[in-house]
Amino acid sequence: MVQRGELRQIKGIGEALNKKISELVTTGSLPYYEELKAAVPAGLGELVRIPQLGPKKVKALYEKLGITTVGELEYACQENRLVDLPGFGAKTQENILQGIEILKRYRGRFLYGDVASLAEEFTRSVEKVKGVLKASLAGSMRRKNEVVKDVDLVVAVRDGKAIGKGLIALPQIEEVLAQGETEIRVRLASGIPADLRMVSLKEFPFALHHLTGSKEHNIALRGRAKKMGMKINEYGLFAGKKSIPCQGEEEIYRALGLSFIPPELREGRGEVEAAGQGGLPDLIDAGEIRGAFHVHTASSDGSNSISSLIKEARRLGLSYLGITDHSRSAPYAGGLSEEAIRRQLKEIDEINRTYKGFRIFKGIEAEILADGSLDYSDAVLAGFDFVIGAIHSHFRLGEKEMTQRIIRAMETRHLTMLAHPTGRLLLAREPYQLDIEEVIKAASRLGVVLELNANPHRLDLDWRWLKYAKDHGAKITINPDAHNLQGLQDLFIGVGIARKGGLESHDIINTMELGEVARFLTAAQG
Ligand code: DGT
Ligand code: CA
Repeated sequence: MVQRGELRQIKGIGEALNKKISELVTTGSLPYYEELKAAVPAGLGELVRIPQLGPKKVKALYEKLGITTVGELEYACQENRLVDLPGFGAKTQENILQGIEILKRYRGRFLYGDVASLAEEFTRSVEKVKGVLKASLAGSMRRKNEVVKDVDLVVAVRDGKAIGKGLIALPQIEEVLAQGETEIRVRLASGIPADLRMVSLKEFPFALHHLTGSKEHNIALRGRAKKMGMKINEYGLFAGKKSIPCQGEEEIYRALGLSFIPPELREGRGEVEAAGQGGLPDLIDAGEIRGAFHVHTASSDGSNSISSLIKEARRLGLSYLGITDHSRSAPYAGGLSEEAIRRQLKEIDEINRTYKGFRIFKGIEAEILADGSLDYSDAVLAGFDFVIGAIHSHFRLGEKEMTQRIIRAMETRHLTMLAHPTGRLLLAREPYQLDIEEVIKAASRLGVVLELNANPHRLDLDWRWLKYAKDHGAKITINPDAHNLQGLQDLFIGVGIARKGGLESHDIINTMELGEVARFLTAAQG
């Protein structure tokens, strides 16, 4: 818009803003902004990240109490300095203290989705360093945890000393934190630390297994080995003095009488016992995903047209998409008026006529209002193939009220799926208060599909609840909640989380073929 000189057509953009934005876009920098930034203490940026604290409150804290860091604020709260401060009070002070606790817990942790491709790329680069025989991710990254502390890498080498130089010269490395003969600790470009452990080829499977963890899984496995008169550690598997050679992890598990336990399941939640009884689930694979629901277009807050989304979906091997823009009570997200809905439904009918073997399902992400009713009348909702219910407001109800609100929404005839059931934002916002067991049971009873929202910030329903959902007969849908083409690929992060939750293909509705899923939606809406 800057290039076309159209910026001023946007309501609220006057000459001053137009000039500054144009300067930023055309020159890549804006001295005015740099001056402003320099005039504000850097720590205030972190203060704004405390849940409960917006820019206005941070400004007041800075001007009235001279607070510029989280530590100063925590101290001030403990000294009750906020109690009599205008605009604050005892309750706010308590909320801020809780917010600081949350922030402290989140520090030094990274979203899997923010670091996964960098970690993969780094591993591939390490593999190419002269003297490296093979390399693999380990730790929480390999287990596909939603949040990770660092990247663990196991590297099989011919001669540990000889390759250090080659490794630390890799372009993804920002800083070398520590360098020993068998271990190197670095910081990668996105700020995440990476630990490289160099081992011999013979030790590789054992080191990989040990460093993949989790700690709880390792403890369970060591217990089993001990019962069988064996010993396992990061260097090998031993029966008395005799070392049992293993080519890979499969052989380690086999030697312990177990089927292979996929890394995603290694959380010490009963997987070792299950593997011993042949009771491991047949986990869903990325290749089994046939389509995706919960996709936004440029009609609400997405970036793309339906046809470009179709093109990308086909490239990913999908054969259907469920389009769900926001509903009218979400004006901040471009919620659709009834008129806009009519237009979109017509557009989709026309698009569907032009494609063979690909289909767009007509959906909406309908706001669940405070009383549990859905945006739009029954008549409007009946025009969709499916309806996703979502909460984006009134987060602070009590547990009972929130649970009832959600169940009431599920009881309305039209709700097909419940979006991001707990509303959490990883490393940023705690789930709202709700009785998740009641919600899962109600979903199962009412035939409402629970969303596993695959956006890396959400990954909600949490994987720890997926088995409960499965055991109670609730169906899951892995939804990308995509707002652009790239966002469709979050589906595959969702698959990793579904695997952690022990889900199989038949637990997940978007593994159904086109015809089958169409029948499923018709039955659910009927
Ligand atoms: P993170 O880094 O917090 O996201 O999670 P992990 O699981 O990657 O933890 P990390 O990096 O501290 O350690 C990597 C693996 O090494 C861990 O999953 C299991 C193993 N490990 C580390 N410390 C211990 C320990 O004290 N006992 C046992 N059995 N294993 C350990
Ligand atoms: Ca780790």
